[in-house]
Amino acid sequence: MGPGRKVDEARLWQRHMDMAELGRTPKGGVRRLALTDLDNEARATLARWGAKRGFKSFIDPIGNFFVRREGSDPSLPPVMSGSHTDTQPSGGRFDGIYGVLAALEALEAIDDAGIGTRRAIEAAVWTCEEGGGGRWPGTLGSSVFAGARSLAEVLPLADFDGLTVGAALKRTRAHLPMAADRPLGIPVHAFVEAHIEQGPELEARGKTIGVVTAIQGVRRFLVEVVGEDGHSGTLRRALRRDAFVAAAQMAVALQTHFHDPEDVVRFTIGRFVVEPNAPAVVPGKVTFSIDFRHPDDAVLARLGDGVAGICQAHRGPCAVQVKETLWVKPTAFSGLLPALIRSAADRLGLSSMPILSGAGHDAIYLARVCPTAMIFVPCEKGISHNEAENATPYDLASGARVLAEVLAELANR
Ligand code: HGY
Ligand code: MN
Ligand code: MN
Repeated sequence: MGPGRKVDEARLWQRHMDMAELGRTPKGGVRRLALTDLDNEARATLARWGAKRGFKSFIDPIGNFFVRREGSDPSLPPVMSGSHTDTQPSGGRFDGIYGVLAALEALEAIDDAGIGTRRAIEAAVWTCEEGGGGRWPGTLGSSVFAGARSLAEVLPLADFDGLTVGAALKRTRAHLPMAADRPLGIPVHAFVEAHIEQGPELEARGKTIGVVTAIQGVRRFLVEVVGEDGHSGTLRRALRRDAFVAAAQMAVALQTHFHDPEDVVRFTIGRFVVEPNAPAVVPGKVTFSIDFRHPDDAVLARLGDGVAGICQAHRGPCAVQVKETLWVKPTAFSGLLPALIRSAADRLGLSSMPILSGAGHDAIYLARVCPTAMIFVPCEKGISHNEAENATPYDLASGARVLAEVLAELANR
């Protein structure tokens, strides 16, 4: 019997409920921001669960965390699986943590199946995938692991309260005495990430497993509009340099620019900060974010290149600065790993379909350093980045069954 059948649905579900207590919100969601004590405690909990099986824990200089099941040849690069423990500020109980818990569950199922592997298999936690609610860049740990960002550029990054990544990591390190240090970017044989789809396709088509074909590309901008604070009762409109009015006009013009009748473009202004944000003051400054995604890099280039001109054209009497903060091209998954996922699903009698990922994941960066693939499972109505995010024990366990089969196979290649 393959390891997939040793996956314990009840154990996996209960672990999700246990982890959901770390940052549970009154509405039943989870607020577990990156590198906070709650996020650190999630790693410590994972380490404790792994230690019960004799799995050792490791941590690297950017706080990426690994729980390792040894193989017969420790000199071989391990197979890894995992995701993130941090959430959006009003996140759900499954985004990220499912990939971490499915990886641990797969290690335990392989153990329960008495399967020895040549290569070690590790459950990985990548630091700060969600960006801490805009405090720091997202996919921080995986991008540093893959060498796409350097420690030197990342450690000094301060959040809204002035806390730097470096200072937060010191606290994380102290919270995890059980973990041994390991250098950055060790060689990895292969990486598979399990994740809820965060979209409606699998549920709508009645499929249990999504074999991810690609992750769409993303471009992110930060727009700063500067006018002049003024008295809302005395300052005439003709003399105002109202940063809100200018920013609002930019936002409407950008919505028009990015409007796509085929509804493939994903354009979002998710953060809009008005300063000084007082009812009797004409706003002198507005800062807003742009998150633009598309599966075709040529479209990302064409539409994204229009952002600065549109903002300048609508600045009125204000000044505007547009800073591009990210451009990640689409990431394709092909070859052996998706094929192994498909055949494992077939072997287990689980329905599957190929699927594009609208959301970004740590797999984007692991794909730059080793063969990588993703397994999706359905979530209710595709709702995510929302406290109502939900999934079923059966679907979560099904994804973990496929994952266990694939990891065991890869670890003996
Ligand atoms: O933004 C994303 O796509 C990821 O869920 N953080
Ligand atoms: Mn997310
Ligand atoms: Mn995620």
